[in-house]
Amino acid sequence: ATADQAANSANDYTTKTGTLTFSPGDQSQTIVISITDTDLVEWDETFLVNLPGLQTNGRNVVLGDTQAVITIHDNDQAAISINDTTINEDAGSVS
Ligand SMILES: [Ca+2]
Ligand SMILES: [Ca+2]
Ligand SMILES: [Ca+2]
Repeated sequence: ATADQAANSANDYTTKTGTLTFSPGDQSQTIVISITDTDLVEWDETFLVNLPGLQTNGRNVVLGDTQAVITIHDNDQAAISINDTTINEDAGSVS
């Protein structure tokens, strides 16, 4: 199951929950989570993927790291600029 941190499932990624089933011989499984490419300038943000439980059916299984931290690297950039202007000398001020 995914869990929000600074990244949240409303804006940054799509919540995922489910069950992974390992058959004899399986050594890894893949969890696919959709990431949202926002147009917002943000910090890099993280969310978690947790393995909340293990059902071993009597087999000898060791549960290792049960939490992954996913960091979403922001790809948006802020731009700040200032424009040239022309002003009459009797205008008093310019902005
Ligand atoms: Ca965000
Ligand atoms: Ca973006
Ligand atoms: Ca962004």
